Amino acid sequence: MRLVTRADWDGLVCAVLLSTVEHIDVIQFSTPAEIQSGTAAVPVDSIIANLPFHASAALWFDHHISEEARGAHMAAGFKGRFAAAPSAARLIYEFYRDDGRVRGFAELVDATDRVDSAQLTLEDVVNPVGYVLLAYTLDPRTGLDDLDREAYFLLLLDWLKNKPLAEILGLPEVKRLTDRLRTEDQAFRQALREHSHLDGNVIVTDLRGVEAPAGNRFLIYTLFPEANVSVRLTLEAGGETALVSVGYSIFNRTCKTNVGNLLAEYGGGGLVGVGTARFPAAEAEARVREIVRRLKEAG
Ligand SMILES: [Mn+2]
Repeated sequence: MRLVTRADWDGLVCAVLLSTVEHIDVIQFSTPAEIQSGTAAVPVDSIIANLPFHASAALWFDHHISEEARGAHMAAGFKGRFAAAPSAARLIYEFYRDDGRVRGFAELVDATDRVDSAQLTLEDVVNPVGYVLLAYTLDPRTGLDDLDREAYFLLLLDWLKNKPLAEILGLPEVKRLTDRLRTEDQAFRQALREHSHLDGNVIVTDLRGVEAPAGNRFLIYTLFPEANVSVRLTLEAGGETALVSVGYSIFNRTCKTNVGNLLAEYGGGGLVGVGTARFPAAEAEARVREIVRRLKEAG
């Protein structure tokens, strides 16, 4: 069977679990936008994980609540699981819990819950170790952009199933990335300070045209502990597209906006506490002002 998933950490752990209990011969990477617009070519009888529902799904697992408002009812009678959960991997783990083969991944799934729902400690941000550190190396938001992410995903898939964690962290391909994260951390901190300001309860970081070093995406919340939400603006596609990323502070959990729902109004989406939306670069300024205003109003 074919597994269609996202090339992120949760998608990776979904792939680890599903390829352990199902016969997966092909992994296809896709995005929510491709699934929802119908541009993703998904063969019938595929397994879809960590992505919105698609009519070709023989099995479907997702935990992104903004998809519910968008008509997950289309999925009536589907096989699999769609529910609010810290990760899609957790839903898969529970679905197959009677199958002893997934039980060896309990610790991996626990870490994935923490990473995917950002239930991290200050220590996980400033001095990450173990699965949390490994997850940062795959996360596109970390900024390790010289990485062939899909190839690295497939390497990690094999390693997580066949090697102990300590050995994986010592592999040259992984060490190169974790070393780089540690080295660039200071420069990243500096860049964030220079390009961020506080607007009420909102941290606004404008990295358009900035060559930002790699770094931990939660570091921003250690710099502005009084804020409860951040809005980050970057450019993609050679500057044509603006990417707006909104996320709750993981240390001050008082933000009242449902981020996934808010950004769904702007053609994006996400979870309660984190989401993204894309605009033509020329519209970015006005959209961000509006999003910040709404985050401030809600408090
Ligand atoms: Mn997920």
